[in-house]
Amino acid sequence: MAHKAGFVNIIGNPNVGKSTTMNAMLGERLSIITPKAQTTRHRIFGILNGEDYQVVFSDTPGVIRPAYALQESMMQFVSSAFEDADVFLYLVEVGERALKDENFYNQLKNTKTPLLLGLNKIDTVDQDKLEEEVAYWKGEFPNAEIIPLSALKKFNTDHLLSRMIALLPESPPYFAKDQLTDRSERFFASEIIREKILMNYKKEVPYSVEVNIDEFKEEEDIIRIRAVILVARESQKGIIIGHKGAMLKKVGSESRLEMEKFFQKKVFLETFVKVNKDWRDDQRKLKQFGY
Ligand SMILES: Nc1nc2c(ncn2[C@@H]2O[C@H](COP(=O)(O)OP(=O)(O)OP(=O)(O)O)[C@@H](O)[C@H]2O)c(=O)[nH]1
Ligand SMILES: [Mg+2]
Repeated sequence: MAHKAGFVNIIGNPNVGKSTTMNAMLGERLSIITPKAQTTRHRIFGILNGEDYQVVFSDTPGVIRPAYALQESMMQFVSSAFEDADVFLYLVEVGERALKDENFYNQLKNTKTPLLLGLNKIDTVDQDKLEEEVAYWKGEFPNAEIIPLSALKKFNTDHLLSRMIALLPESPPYFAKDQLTDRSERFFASEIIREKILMNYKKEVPYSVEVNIDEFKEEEDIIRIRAVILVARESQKGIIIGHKGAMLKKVGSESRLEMEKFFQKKVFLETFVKVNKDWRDDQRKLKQFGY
């Protein structure tokens, strides 16, 4: 059989389960997942390799109307995912309606690229509600194939994957067939810390944080990691550290445990907090941080 390969780009509103869906397809916890919107800030490739196929998934940030420069960069990543898709997975969760950007929404509606519309989180509704939802999305996207699923419970995810593979063009692989992602170990180390920060702090604080990995040294039986947590304001530094350093200690130990699972190796993690004033609106800094 001829080899198939291509880009399946996942687009959707914040928090609908894009990262959960990509991870379910890969069988790996590659992208970070939290109950909060705007967890994903980058476009991240997750590569699924089979004997005669290679699916290059793109996890992307949830679509929002940007309010500051960081969010504008995030929407640039979404925009780039419109340019090279072989298949779109437009992911919605039950009960929601249009994409939070009219322009992106219209692009999906008018696309000539094969479009799968994943109706996610169906574990939260009954059959009547589900039928109502399917009917609504059929009306909105007559050309899409509607696939109800639960990424969390891995319900119908096999079917979704088989439809994606079926829609891929014949092509040699784009990446080495043992490659899982385009991102570095450093990147995932910083993402894991960001996930724990999203989980542990309220309101605007996690959205003002960037994590830089200053050192990532892999030794025979341990990885030594030095991470710098950057905040946008002096007042946020104290919040991150917490009373007598308790919060930072908690984030550090949760991150370390998660890293040990991810890297399958013992991890020694040091964390520091620094103020990098208003980095979210500073183009030069954003560039340095990979946005
Ligand atoms: N009940 C239920 N929850 C789900 C399902 N899929 C994802 N979730 C939850 O929805 C929340 C958001 O999941 P993510 O995968 O981070 O969503 P996302 O679309 O990547 O979010 P952003 O990166 O912020 O745009 C998490 O709490 C998930 O556990 C599902 O099928 N059912
Ligand atoms: Mg995400």
